[in-house]
Amino acid sequence: MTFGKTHDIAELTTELIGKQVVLGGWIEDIRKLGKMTFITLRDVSGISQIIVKGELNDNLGEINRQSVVSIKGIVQETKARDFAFEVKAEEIEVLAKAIHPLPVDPIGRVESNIDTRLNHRALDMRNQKTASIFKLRHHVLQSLRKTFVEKKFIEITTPKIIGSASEGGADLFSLDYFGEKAYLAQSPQLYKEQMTIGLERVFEISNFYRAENSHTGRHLTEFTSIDIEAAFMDYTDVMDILESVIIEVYKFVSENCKKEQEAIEHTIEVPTAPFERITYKQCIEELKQAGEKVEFGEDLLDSHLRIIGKNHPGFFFLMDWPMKLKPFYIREKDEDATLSRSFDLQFGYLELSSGGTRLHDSELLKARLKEQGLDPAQFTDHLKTFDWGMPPHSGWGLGLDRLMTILVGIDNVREVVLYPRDPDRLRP
Ligand code: AMO
Repeated sequence: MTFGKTHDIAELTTELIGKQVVLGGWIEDIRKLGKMTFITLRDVSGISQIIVKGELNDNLGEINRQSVVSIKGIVQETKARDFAFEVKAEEIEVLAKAIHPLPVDPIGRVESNIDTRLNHRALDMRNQKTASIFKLRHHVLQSLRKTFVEKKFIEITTPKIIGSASEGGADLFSLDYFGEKAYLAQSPQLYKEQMTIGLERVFEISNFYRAENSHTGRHLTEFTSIDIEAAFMDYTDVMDILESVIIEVYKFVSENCKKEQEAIEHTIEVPTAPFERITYKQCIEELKQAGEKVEFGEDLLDSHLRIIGKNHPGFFFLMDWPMKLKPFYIREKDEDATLSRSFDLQFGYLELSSGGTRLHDSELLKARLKEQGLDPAQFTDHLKTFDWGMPPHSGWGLGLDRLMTILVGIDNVREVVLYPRDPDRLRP
């Protein structure tokens, strides 16, 4: 059995003409034409034409589409329009056969619904549209890390099994931890704040968990969050960072992922900066003008956000929310204590990120916990760190999965997550 290969298909160049290579991949198409067989071979990097002639062709036998093969042969020029080169096969080894009928068509000629594709995700990944989404996701992650490092943020990894809630609220998964009740972290909130004491600027890209029984195209029970926390920064400073992180992601993928954009039939256009910044109060005015019955202090409903999203297409910040609508750790504005130093980043109606300036005084934090019906005793480990020289700090959390839907122009978050978890889906 041949395990290795000398080249990925995309690595075939003019210099290799006349030379022997070993390719490995999957049979996308196979056409027998009497004395010759044409094979279209696909690997992760692209497709190549393989010509089989002579004795090898006579003894070829049955090879199924989508079987995995190793092909040794000589690179040569081709007359075929769709290929730069072809490989004249010398040896063909079937490494594993594909058993037909396959549950989804990886070429995408026969379309399958999303549930069928998710049930057979590994095979779905041989579909170039699906694979391109995940190659784009890989590039997005690369760009995010690059920008954070350039801005002197340090990557951290916080625990996902925790002893008390990080965000408060009811949407926590609980589990038995050797006889003690534990939870799956909803966010890295408390840990990332604590890390500003020693590391000043931190970021994390990890999965977090929400026991929300939501059946929408934008909610998952396990989602990937991009988080930052920065000492000596106010909320407007971290809004600037968020804006440049997003712009850099768009620039990076629009330049580096041309093939992927073609495959998903979507052109990624870099948005214009600066993003508009509108206040919650302004939103209430706009909603009233649109005939909505909504008062200051009320949370904005999905229907409200759709109206606001129409008025402000694309990315925009929605800032200065009422204090009572924000989590316990958010700080008020100096000039009006009913308003918070907080923001959401929206894309139309869709919330992509939220963040703000944090309280960094433990007494104020205790008072806010009580105000929100939370027990400060549950937060002892966190509160004590505030007595060790907690700097003023701000941060945000950005949903990677939601950002991906905007980037690729698909409105279901399940399309951009390998194995999505939602109330109806725990397997595979
Ligand atoms: P929040 O709860 O608003 O804030 O979450 C931040 C962002 O995470 C994404 N998100 C989700 N994505 C998919 N499915 C879900 N169930 C889900 N829940 C949240 C959204 C959202 O905007 N600790 C704060 C952030 C901070 O202040 O630093 C937090 O978790 O895109």
